[in-house]
Amino acid sequence: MGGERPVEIARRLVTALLAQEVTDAVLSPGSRSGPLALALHAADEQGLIRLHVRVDEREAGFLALGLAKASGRLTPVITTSGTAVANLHPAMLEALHSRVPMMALTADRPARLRGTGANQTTLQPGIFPGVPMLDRITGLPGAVRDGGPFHFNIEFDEPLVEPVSWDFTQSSWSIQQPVRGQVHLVDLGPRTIVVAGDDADPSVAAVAEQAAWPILAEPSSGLRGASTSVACGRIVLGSRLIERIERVIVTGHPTLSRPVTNLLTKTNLPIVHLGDRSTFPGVAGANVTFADRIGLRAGAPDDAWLKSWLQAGDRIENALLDAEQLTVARAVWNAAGRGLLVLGSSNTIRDVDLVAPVRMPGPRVLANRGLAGIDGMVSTAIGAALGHYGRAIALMGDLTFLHGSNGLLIGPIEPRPNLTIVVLNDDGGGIFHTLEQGAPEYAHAFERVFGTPTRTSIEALCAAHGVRHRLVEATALAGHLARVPVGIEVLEVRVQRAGRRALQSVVSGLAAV
Ligand SMILES: Cc1ncc(C[n+]2csc(CCOP(=O)(O)OP(=O)(O)O)c2C)c(N)n1
Ligand SMILES: [Mg+2]
Repeated sequence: MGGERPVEIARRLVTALLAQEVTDAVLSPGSRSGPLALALHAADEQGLIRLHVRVDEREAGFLALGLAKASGRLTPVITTSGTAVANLHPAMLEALHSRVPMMALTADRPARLRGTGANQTTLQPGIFPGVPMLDRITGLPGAVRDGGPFHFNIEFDEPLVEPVSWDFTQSSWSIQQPVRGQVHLVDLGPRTIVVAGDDADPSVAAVAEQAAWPILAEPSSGLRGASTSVACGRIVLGSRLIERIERVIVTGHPTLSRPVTNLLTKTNLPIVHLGDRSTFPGVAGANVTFADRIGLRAGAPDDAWLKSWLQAGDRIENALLDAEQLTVARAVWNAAGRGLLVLGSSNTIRDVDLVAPVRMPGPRVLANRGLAGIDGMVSTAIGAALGHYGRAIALMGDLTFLHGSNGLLIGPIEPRPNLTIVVLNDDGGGIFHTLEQGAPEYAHAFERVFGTPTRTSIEALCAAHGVRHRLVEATALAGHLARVPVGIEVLEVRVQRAGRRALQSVVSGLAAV
């Protein structure tokens, strides 16, 4: 690109993005990225791309992540040089660990200025370790085909902007063929369970049905509705059934429960992981086989094996029907219908895991399980809702909401989805009550270093951003959720953290019965 004028680089780049079926781009303002801003604005005016402008790059990154997750399309996020780039790091890490197709497109000063005191100049190439770098525009189709995120750092010399005319209407899309891997054939014989984590392979549902394999499907696996899916799967795993397992098939990225993680660290059990070492949830021993897809050899399915798992799960599901702490999760799941449900980390996704019905159609569930951060959830949810179009609900804890509340910093003419954000406000980190640090021995230090109450007014915060807010009782939530908002709406439900540890022990106890 040496010597090429910035506006011409921007023209080639936007043309190349359109050829990759890019439909949305996120932009944060700056001077160095000016040529890209004007080119994308023109493409937006010409109806070829939807541009989303965000002042805060950290939120811009998560917005792109949400858009890319929901649409499955490459989503670029464009920043100026300097600390602006570093603010993309959390979203890029999440994208790396959950293989989301997003592109950090970062404007840079010419390389000759690095190592000098030139304004807003730092070492941008390689700033996201582990994320592949693209070094030329023609490499774009290859990077998209590889999947996952990548970083394109472009040096722009002056003149940054010039009054050129942009016409992208001649750009054409090239349809990408999905890459299908090798099928790994297995015998039906051993008593097998399927562990389906985040973003699991949907084709496993049919294989499991044919083989009568129970599936322990996390909410964001996409396999909850499969005909062999076990209710409260992670709790059933705490029962004696675990001792009878002879083989495990793992698909997606399971992260929600320690019993599952412990199962996958066993070295005396054959495990087939549909993925590679980088997606296996732990250190893979010699007992782990890696495969792209799974298929069956001949054999007779063991219906009794499946039945014992399904019955155990149904019994636990029934026992939890009256659990008051789960009212919010239940209302949210029901209201989401066949729409989109975005779940924050911490208790909310685990609550949904306990109440979400199995073996019937449900919403499409998205969650940031690559690194399970509580950051960026508001923007992730907004991006996912923008990429999904239909009914969209997000559920998250108060700290998760507050951590990412700058996601509500949206200009008045930017596209907004119709999205209900339900905040389960227990004033602090409720999950820690259920972990080791919630034990009575640490009670004196708990509130300050784990509980971390904030007393922040979510209502005032929403008001500052001009976002509708309503404080609702848990029991009245279902009624409020029946109404689809125009734009973004926050429903805050206040609950107590106190009962969390007790609920946890009730739930674990159910497996033993
Ligand atoms: C970015 C980030 N920082 C810290 C954590 C550790 N962490 C996990 S859950 C949690 C508390 C979450 O609180 P809240 O969102 O209110 O949910 P609750 O546990 O109360 O349901 C924290 C701090 C994390 N996962 N991600
Ligand atoms: Mg909380």
